[in-house]
Amino acid sequence: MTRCRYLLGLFFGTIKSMTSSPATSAAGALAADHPLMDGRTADSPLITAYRGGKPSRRPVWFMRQAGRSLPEYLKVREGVAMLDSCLRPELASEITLQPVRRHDVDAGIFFSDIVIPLKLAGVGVDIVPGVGPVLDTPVRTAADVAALPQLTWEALEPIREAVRLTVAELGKTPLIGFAGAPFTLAAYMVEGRPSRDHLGPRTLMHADPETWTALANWAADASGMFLQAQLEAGASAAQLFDSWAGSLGLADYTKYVAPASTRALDHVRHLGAPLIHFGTGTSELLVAMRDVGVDVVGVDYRLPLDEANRRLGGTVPLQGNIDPALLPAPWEILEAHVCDVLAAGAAAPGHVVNLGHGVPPETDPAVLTRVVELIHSIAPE
Ligand code: 1CP
Repeated sequence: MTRCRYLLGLFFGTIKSMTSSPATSAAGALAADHPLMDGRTADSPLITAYRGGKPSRRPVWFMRQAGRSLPEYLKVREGVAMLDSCLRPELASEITLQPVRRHDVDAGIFFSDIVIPLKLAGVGVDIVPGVGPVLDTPVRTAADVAALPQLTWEALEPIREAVRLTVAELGKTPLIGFAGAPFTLAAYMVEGRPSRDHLGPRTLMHADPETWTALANWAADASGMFLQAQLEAGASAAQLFDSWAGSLGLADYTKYVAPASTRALDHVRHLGAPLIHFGTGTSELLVAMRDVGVDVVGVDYRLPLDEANRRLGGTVPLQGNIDPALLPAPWEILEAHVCDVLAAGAAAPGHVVNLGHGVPPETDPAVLTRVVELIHSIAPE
């Protein structure tokens, strides 16, 4: 701890205090009793930092904080298939709340999955343990895309119900909603299952751009509706996960992918909640990912936050980027790394601490709790 304060002291000595901006949103369509509108979450450390203001403590949450690292998760999931657990509102809500209770993190991340909008639209998809999302039939041709069923607003009711139950329990702690970005969703749809290099969607965008655009737009609208359901039901921010965008070069990303990600977010911009965009292996795409129109950029563990901030010209708050590989390392090593992340993040106009990707399932949850305590023990600048 002493070491951390020392390191931060050195770093912060040169940094001017950040200006805070009022936490107001454009006249949005969120209801007056929404947590972001009725005084519960607008001044929370998370939302304040996302809006570039000065939070009362350093906000931290972890991608995949709910899930297999928690014994209480494994217990309630016994005998329940992954996608079924997402569609039982009481269960999804309980799983969302578990890490908030245990770790004192500054946000809940809604327990669901990026393929839930597909499932609710009627696409045959399952999450196979040890594999990930698998589709009954891959989507590869113009006819396949034309045959995709449309997601309806009614089908999203279990999502809205789970969010309502969750925010009723969370009080002043904000809930973050999320969705998969069109490229990452389409990667599963074209391949039919997880893949390493995402060759199928990358071939399709060049070989048959029309079919690609129709597929990306379908995915954008499904994800956009999924985000809208979560935000309107009570989430105070939303993160678009383009986990696999790092397999694209900048030219392909800009031409074939960014417009669809913009389209997904167009469903919710008018609501005025902070929007975060995250991908892995996306160090070369950060500016383009910001430019789809988001308030915050999530950075993976590969790029120090001060360098990410330099690339973005100091324009947006950042989220990240403790390396998940260091979670099992001896505490002194992990502590020094967390301190480095805080110091580098201070360069940005706002910093929400997170991992550089999800919590690995074998993580000792006590380590996560200790990391949260460390971060909260260091006063914000
Ligand atoms: O049975 C289980 O426990 C299955 C593991 C699991 C879990 C806990 C899957 C299957 N999905 C989830 C929940 C989940 N998925 C959350 C919930 C909340 C939290 O963060 O605490 C979130 C945000 C997601 C999002 C998600 N699903 C992403 C984007 C985030 C990321 O990690 O990059 C992706 C790529 C998926 C697809 C997916 N679902 C599940 C797995 C194992 C995968 C990845 C498969 C692959 O390697 O391609």
